[in-house]
Amino acid sequence: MTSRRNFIKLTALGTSALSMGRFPIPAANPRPQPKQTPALGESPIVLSTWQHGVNANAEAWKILSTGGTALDAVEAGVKIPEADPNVRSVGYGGLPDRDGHVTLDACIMDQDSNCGSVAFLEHILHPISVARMVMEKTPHIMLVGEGALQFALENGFKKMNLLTPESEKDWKQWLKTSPYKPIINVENHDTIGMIAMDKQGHLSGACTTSGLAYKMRGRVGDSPIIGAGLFVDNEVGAATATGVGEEVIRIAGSHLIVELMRQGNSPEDACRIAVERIIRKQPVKSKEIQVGFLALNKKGEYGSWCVQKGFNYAVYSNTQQNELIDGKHSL
Ligand code: SD4
Repeated sequence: MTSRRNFIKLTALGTSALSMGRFPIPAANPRPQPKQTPALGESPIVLSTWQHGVNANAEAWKILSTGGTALDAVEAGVKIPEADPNVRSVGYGGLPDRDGHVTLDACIMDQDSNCGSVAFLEHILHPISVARMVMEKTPHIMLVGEGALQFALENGFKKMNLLTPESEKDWKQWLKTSPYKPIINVENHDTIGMIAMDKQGHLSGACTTSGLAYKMRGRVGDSPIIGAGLFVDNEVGAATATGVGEEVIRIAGSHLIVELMRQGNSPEDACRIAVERIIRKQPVKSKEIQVGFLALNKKGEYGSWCVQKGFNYAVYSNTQQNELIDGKHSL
């Protein structure tokens, strides 16, 4: 919602292939043909976290409804809030760290378990596209900080100032008292996590954020961590997370949810069990934090669960045209 301010495998490569810059970047993630026949349910379908998921879903739906891939859809979808200065928790306009730097985390994962990630990246409008390029053009999965920026610039991304006057003003106001206490559902929990299934029944996901507002410099949350902020297994389902990343990383949240679905749990039950695990591990802290999970299985069934009231998500399919749904909660 707008009032809310507003997550090597070196196949046959020799060590010389690792010397990026001196050697051409090898095609590190050759695209294998899908190994399994996709199970078609409600597809295509796209889900994403929070109110800003509505605009993001609308963009993704343009691709999904015309037969495009889930991978293209999730990238295009999350680029909308990345570029929106009114979304104060993702990309351009995101609230900075406590030293005034906007630092971005993002990851993407496709139906063949290819994945790419950037963390602690500054000055780049679309970290999700850099993450995709890491996935497609390097033998690695994750690039961070200076190296991620260097890689982005070398690949045609332009450097820009992501700190808007509005975010700068809020940061300066915050500096006057410097209360480092996350506020539930406000300011700190509006990562966009998007998961989708395309007409072919293949799953992909993307997650992108400016992270917790006024975080310590260098802090990285769950959003760029494969298995924490996002996980996709095309045999089973996909999951993504939003909220206090430390709590999501602690239980490897998105991977846990996909494994719970593999064991036969519905998407909603899988999300609920993950939330209950967070609460069990950190019962006192859980009263003060928010974490929300979103999951989709191969049948096109989806579900969500969060710690506290207040999390919502958007769903776009042939039968649900961008509905905003409140996540069920434990506390
Ligand atoms: C993080 N999960 O960096 C993110 C924060 C966020 O919605 O805004 N989540 O921990």
